[in-house]
Amino acid sequence: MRFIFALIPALVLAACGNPEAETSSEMDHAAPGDTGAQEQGPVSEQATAIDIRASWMRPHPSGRDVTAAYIVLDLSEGSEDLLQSVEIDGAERVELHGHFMTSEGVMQMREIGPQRVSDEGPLVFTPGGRHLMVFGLAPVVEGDTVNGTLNLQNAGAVPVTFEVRSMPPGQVSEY
Ligand SMILES: [Cu+2]
Repeated sequence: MRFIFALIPALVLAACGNPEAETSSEMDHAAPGDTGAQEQGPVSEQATAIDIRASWMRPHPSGRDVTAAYIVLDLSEGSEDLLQSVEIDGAERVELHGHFMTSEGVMQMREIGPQRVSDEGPLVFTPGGRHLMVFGLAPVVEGDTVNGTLNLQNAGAVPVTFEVRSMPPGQVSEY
């Protein structure tokens, strides 16, 4: 887990403003790492509480109704939970995405399953790794805020507010 924190700052700096360009910038940094490739779970049933450390969304690229959102979550109580899905008010759907290296050595993104969050470290959705793909949301611009819900196996429905911004809120290493 620890090595991804060395990897992520470079990816954050390379991030740019639209999901397609983001994919290509991530190809430039096609290093092996924790890209959220696996479906994770099951996790034990227990009481948990979720601490949201960062949640933000990119403005829509002009003419598109797809954008990417990011979040960092942690457990403030309990030892494990499972992020099963995310809803964003006004969006048709939200998919959890990860990145994969094809046999030709090309990075591609695709939908991933539920993601485990544990007391071993935060669950990170950030440029270059896992991300939330937001479909069918009316265009948002820098400075907007958008509400949503995280659906966790143990913690249940957790409200979240995404701040619309084109740059990440600080470096992931600060989280
Ligand atoms: Cu994606």
